[in-house]
Amino acid sequence: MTVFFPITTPKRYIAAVLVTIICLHYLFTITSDGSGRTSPFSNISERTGERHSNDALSIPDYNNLQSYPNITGPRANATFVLLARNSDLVGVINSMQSAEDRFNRYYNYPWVLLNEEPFTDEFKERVSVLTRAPIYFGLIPKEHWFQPDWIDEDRARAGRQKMMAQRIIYGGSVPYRNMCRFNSGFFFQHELLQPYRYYWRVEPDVRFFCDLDYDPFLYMQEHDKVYSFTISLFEWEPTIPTLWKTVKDFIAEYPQYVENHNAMDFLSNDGGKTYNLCHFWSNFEIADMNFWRGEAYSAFFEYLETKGGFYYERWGDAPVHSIAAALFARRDQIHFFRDIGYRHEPFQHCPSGEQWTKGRCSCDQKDTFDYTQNSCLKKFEKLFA
Ligand SMILES: Nc1nc2c(ncn2[C@@H]2O[C@H](COP(=O)(O)OP(=O)(O)O)[C@@H](O)[C@H]2O)c(=O)[nH]1
Ligand SMILES: *[C@@H]1O[C@H](CO)[C@@H](O)[C@H](O)[C@H]1NC(C)=O
Ligand SMILES: *[C@@H]1O[C@H](CO)[C@@H](O)[C@H](O)[C@H]1NC(C)=O
Ligand SMILES: *[C@@H]1O[C@H](CO)[C@@H](O)[C@H](O)[C@H]1NC(C)=O
Ligand SMILES: [Mg+2]
Repeated sequence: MTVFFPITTPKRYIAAVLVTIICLHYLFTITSDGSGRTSPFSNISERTGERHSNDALSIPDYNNLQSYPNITGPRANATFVLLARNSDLVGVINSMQSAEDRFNRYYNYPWVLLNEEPFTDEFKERVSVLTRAPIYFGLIPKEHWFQPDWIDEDRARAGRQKMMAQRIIYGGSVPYRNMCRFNSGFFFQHELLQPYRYYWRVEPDVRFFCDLDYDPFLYMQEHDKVYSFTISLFEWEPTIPTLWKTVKDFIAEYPQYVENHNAMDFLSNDGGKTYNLCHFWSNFEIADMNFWRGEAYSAFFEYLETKGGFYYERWGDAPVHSIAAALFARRDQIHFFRDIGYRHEPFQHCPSGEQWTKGRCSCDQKDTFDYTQNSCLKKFEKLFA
């Protein structure tokens, strides 16, 4: 990206130098993927200083951090994570803008964006401008994404055709299955996520309705939480016909991984015999990657993987994560973020009362999934009754 133009006057010369510096800086910014643009644990004043003094992207000057209390207080070992395609650009911008406006512009947790194809320069430019925090763009290793060779493709195809005939959403899609398997067993193994413990998962075209005046990552840490949600609901049974049987086989073989004070009653109305299809909607997650990296979940995912259900059926990362969190963690380690207003089409959670006012929420309090017919929130709350 060298800039050539005839230099005839000093004015032009200065302009040329400036343009070159800006381009070089910009090139550095978008190519320093994962190489540690700033340490995630450098303190805020260092960080804003760094980003501010040589910022060629003319990012608006939110230089008012002092007016936000606790901003220089303790930070969590945490990052946002967003899986997306290049074609998701506009949706990614919508989601990031919302997360930044309502929370992260004050906290500056890093962003890690992942894709099985390289992000385009345009994509990186358009999303980098949205945050003052470090942002990293990562490529997913092939073996973490694509359907493995040992999957019997004839059987997988038959499974897809059956689901298409049943008109199940994404029933015929192989990429969707790649995505579900990646989110179930691989994202937390990505090189760019190794430096972190907690993550906040964001998807394209989601919305955060309320200001958050505390750090949810620190909340997780301080309260020993491993998994959290805003919306819970019933799964589409035909996507997971043999999942529960597989879970029961796993439990029988590895009873040591099942936590005593688990949340089985969230998953089952008959003590584990059958699955009631309740799960946490995993397009929103704030959770502890060390739980996924741990012995119980690693063994669980490996067991599921060998059954091939991510491809022969269409096992989603939502039921897989939910079942694991409910069985291998204590029930009190799962948290409902009642004060985080959130929408992912076609459902939303809107806080109410004091939380709605305090959060300056932009959602309608009456439009909330919480206690509707297809919600599992009541079931979750009954665990603690
Ligand atoms: N890189 C990449 N990301 C994908 C692909 N399919 C889905 N995603 C991402 O995976 C997440 C879930 O996909 P989405 O289309 O939102 O599924 P839905 O929320 O279940 O309707 C989103 O973050 C998508 O951007 C894919 O083929 N490649
Ligand atoms: C934050 O960084 C500034 C500038 O480098 C330094 O003076 C200060 O001591 C740091 N504060 C903490 C809490 O590390
Ligand atoms: C953050 O967490 C990861 C994963 O547990 C760990 O490897 C890393 O050392 C931690 N970083 C800090 C600064 O504590
Ligand atoms: C900020 O810190 C004070 C104590 O220093 C605490 O009472 C308050 O809850 C904190 N606020 C947030 C938003 O974390
Ligand atoms: Mg989505």
